[in-house]
Amino acid sequence: MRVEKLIITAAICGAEVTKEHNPNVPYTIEEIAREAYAAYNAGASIIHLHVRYDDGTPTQDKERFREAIEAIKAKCPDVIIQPSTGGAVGMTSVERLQPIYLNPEMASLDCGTLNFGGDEIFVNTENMIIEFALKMNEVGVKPELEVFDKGMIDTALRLHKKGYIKTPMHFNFVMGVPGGISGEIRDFLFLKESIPEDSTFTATGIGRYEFSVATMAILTGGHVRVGFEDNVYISKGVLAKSNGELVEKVVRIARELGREIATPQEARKILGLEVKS
Ligand code: KMH
Ligand code: ZN
Repeated sequence: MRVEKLIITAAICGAEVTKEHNPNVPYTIEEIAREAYAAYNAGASIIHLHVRYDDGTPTQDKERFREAIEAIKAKCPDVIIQPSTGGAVGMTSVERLQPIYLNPEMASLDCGTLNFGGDEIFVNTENMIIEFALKMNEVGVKPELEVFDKGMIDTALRLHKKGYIKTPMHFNFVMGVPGGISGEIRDFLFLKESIPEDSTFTATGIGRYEFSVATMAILTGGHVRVGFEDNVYISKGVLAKSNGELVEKVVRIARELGREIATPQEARKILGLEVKS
């Protein structure tokens, strides 16, 4: 197996985590740009982006995304920006799809419905997934296939067979969401062994799984996502000062394990991203 350099994605903001969880969670455009810059400086080549209004309310508003993307690009011109099309629980498809019309290089594509804790349901019906995939194809945006459970890989593969999702496919194993697959080693291997050989994957561990899942991905040739969207602690009970601190920890683990870190340009090559103006 050829092991590529490690692509680190920073999910800096999310839609659910708040300043009550960690005061360093960014809401304003300036805070989002600050956190993206810290993550990029530490070694992140992709920013998985949600946006908020200044009071912390999540939004998929295209103009708010435009502002955030411009502010991030001003500080880190070559970073890959991957807007979310998941948004927040309860948003419509039309709302969620807005940022793909800003010509990003990638966007997330959630591959199934799941319980999201308590009474919350994150809805992604098959028809929605097809609609999102077709629209991303139309505008030339590479989907990162977000899978919260094994069945979502099967859905993605079925939709690929029907021609809706193109190869090479890039998956994100999101592990440890209440309602989804856990972040245990057995489950990680089950997901990894279920994707086609010519695809790539990133792994995301939620909460206490963040760094153990990252380590599994580093060891097995995958890529890693960390950030406040997924976890706000740098170690047990200690809040992270920034997304940069979370990325730095992944870089340290990767170096110890002999994995080099990809620059944004190298990440583009590994993922087969289209060059955009
Ligand atoms: N905020 C979650 C409901 C994505 O970005 O595509 C969905 C989410 C997934 O964060
Ligand atoms: Zn997200």
